[in-house]
Order: sequence, then C-alpha cells, then structure tokens
Amino acid sequence: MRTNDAVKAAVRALGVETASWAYANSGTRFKVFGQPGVPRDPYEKIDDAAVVNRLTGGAPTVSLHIPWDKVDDYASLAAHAKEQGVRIGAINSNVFQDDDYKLGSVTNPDPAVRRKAIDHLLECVDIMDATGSADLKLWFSDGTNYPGQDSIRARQDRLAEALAETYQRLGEGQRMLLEYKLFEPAFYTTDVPDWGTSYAHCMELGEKAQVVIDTGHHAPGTNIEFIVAFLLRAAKLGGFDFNSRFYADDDLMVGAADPFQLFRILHEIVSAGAHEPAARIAFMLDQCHNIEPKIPAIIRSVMNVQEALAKALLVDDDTLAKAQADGDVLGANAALMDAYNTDVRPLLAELRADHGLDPDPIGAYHRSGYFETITAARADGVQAGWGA
Ligand SMILES: [Mn+2]
Repeated sequence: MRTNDAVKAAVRALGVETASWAYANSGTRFKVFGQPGVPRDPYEKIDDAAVVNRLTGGAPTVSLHIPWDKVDDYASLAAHAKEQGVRIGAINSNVFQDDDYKLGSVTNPDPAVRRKAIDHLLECVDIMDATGSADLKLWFSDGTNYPGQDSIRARQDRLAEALAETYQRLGEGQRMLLEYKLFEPAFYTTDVPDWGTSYAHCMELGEKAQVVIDTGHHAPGTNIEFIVAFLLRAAKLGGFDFNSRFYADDDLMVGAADPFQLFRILHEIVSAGAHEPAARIAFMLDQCHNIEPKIPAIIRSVMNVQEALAKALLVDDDTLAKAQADGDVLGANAALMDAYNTDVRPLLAELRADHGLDPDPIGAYHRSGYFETITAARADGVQAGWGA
C-alpha cells in the first residue's frame, strides 16, 4: 500500500493537458453562447491555460487545433507558452470544416480532396517541429450516411494510405495518436468508429502510432477500462481525450457524469504503472464549456483527474492481489471500493500547500481578479470560437 507521500508525489508528477479550444467560445449545433473575457487569439488561450497550470500545479501542456490556432510564427507561440510556464502539447488536425470534405477527407472518393487532407496532416507535423510538440492527434469525421454511398473497403484502403504517408513524415520522438468515434457527423458508417479499427491501423503503421481514447466516443454502457487494459497490454495506448457524457459526445467536464468510471479507468492505468510520465500516456481534456465559466470549469476538471488518480493510487495492491488469487470476489471488490470511497481532497489540498499553491484553486482563481482583468482587456475585437 502506498504512503500518502507516495500518492502525493505521483499526483504531482501527473500532467493533465488542457485544450486551447476549451478556452474559446463553443456551443451545440444549435447555438454558441459567447462569454465575457474569452481569448481573441491563440496567445490569449495560452495565457488562460497558464493560469490553470499555475493554480492547479498540474496542467503543464496545451493542445492546439489547426486551423483554429493558426499563427504566422509557431516558434513565437511556443516561446510565449514557455514564458508563461507551459508547453505546446498535441497538435490536433482538422479536416472536417471545409466544403471539400462533404464526402470525407482522407477517405474521400476524389483523389484531389484526399491530397488536400493529407497535405494538412503533413502541415501539422511541420507545426510540431516548430513548436516542439511530440504528438499529432488525428480525428476524422469521415464516413457515409446512406447504404451504398461508397465502398466501405475502399475507404479503409484510402485511410491506410493517408495514415502511412503521414506516419513516414514523423520525426524522432514524434507520435501519431489515432482517435475513434462511434458515430457523428456520419450516421451510417464511420471510417474509424471504434478502438479496434484504430488499433488495427496503428499495428500496421508501427510503434509511433497509438490509439487515443476519447471517453465520450463510445456506445452507452461500453466498458472503457477494458479497452484501456487491452491497449496498455499491447503498448498501443497513446492517450486520452477526457470528458464526460450522459448521452453521446456531450463533452462535459471529466468526472462530472460518472466519477466512478474515471476511477476505474485510472485504476487500470495505475495497475500498469502507466500514470508515470515515462509511460508517455497523454492525459488530455477534450471538453466544451458552453454554459459554465470556462477557466473554473477547466480547473475543476484537472482537480477531478487528480482526485481520481489519488483514489486509484490508494488501492491496496497487496490486499487486492491476494483477494483475486484466493477467488475472494467480495474482498477484491472491497479493496477497490475502499479506495474509491476515500475522501482524498484533504490530501490534495496538503499537496498544493506543500508546493506553495493555494489549497483551493477555484477560490484562488476567483480571488485573483484574473477574470475581471481579462473581461476588461479583451472587451474589443473578435472572440475565438469554432462557431456552430
Ligand atoms: Mn476528442
């Protein structure tokens, strides 16, 4: 059983990556609600991410989304991040917002459209080179809406071809993380609908290709921790897009809808030692804060991951292993539940105090005056957002 100091050290070492787009305006397909103080450009998104990192002590990297975070000089953006005490994390490609992509991007039947999509993926690797980012995150909205619309097999061939060309472009230490999603925006077939499809393509590509699990991208009732365990065993888990869901891809705060699921996921991570930075699992947030204030919601999300990790670290491995070996079903279950039902908030408050942070990050944010400052400073100009 880990000591409290060991739990604190492991939580301290965890970096949760926040997403640039979570600081910008977002909404549903029906409406984007603007909020005061929202960043107007990628530099201001990084400023907000740096505040989350300073207050939580656990959010050292920021994911970018291209073209939402397009700038003239990526090295200068990375330098700005460094000045603010954060780094550029994954580069998220976007091949779903141009008219050309109506019938797909890398799986489009038109070779010219496929060329354009692959060129964008290669451009994203250039941006990784310029920013020091190690991860290219790929999500494709590609699929079909009607039976017979296109050949399912031909689309898999086109996908494999596009991934292979992009994979070849990756440099030393760079990875490709292939995300899957059950459905939406395509409704009949999706070209990367599940972890098995992503896994099979990653296996074919090589060790630099790994699966990323977006927790909101499954059918209701899917046992996500099984997927985690399977991919860890195969060394094919590259990271997470954390968020939570009640229905579909709700993109709510991680740990809000089902904190027990988050704990179960992190239990699989901890039991494989994959929470340690050397395992290179990217713990990213992919969320939209449509009705709640964004920065406090992101702080809350980082804290939710830290709390779930602390609980997972508190599982008594020896008791659990003995109960499992003895076939003691109730004892094994109790070992997990005892850890899950532990209130780790005092321990994490102590951890923050140990490192000179306010034990209450959300209270500290409200007291800091940062919201009033950005609301005044960003009153003019056009707020960033993805516009639905
Ligand atoms: Mn995602």
